[in-house]
Amino acid sequence: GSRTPLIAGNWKMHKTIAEAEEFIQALLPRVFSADGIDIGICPPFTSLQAMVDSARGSAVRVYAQNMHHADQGAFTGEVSAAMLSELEVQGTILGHSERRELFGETDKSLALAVPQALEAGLEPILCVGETEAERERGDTERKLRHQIQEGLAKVADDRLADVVIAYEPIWAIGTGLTATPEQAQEACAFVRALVGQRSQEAADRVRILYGGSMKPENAAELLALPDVDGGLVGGASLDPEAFAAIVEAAS
Ligand code: G2H
Repeated sequence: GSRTPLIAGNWKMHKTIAEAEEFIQALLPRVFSADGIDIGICPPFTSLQAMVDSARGSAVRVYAQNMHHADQGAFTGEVSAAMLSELEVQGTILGHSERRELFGETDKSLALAVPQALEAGLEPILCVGETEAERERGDTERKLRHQIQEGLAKVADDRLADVVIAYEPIWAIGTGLTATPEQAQEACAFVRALVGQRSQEAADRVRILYGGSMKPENAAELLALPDVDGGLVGGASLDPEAFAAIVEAAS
């Protein structure tokens, strides 16, 4: 298709700076010839600077895992868009289900964070997805509609395609369970249609990633789906060989 695939590794709370350096030195030669694909790593804040420096001149871009929506202020433990863009990172994950579930992030605060990131020149990766209970009672589309409409509410139509959306069924995260290709395609197509209600041009251009136990063994099948433009990879992104294999599957 016309959309450049993005494979982004979400390290979550893993890797010290020394471990991150070891990873990037092992990864870079393995993805040296990757062409027509965007590669991202999302280390903890503490390794961002080191990874930006080590990845400079390579195909690997660095993303943060989270960002606060305010310019600055009394928000202990948070970082702002300006602080991230000063580090020359490419963007940031926003609204990962772990942030929503464990740290109380809401669609309302994400509605502010997404445009805040864009205005600072950062590429947001907005995460959405349903719980197992929501899927079982037939509420998947209702949940996705709410998260997409709210999360993108304050983004201008002509900036919608600058947002990356990651569809991550919560029941597939870190569980070893993967959505079937049919489930992943159906949900990602639905997300694209939701963007299309705002702008058809944006819907054609916006990148939608699948996330949730993506690994070398299932990546090719998921990445071949028409509405899946890449992956947000957790566990399998911690190992340079596994991550490079997923990049390979997307190329
Ligand atoms: C979902 C995913 C990465 P994993 O959280 O964002 O993690 O691939 O370990 O399921």
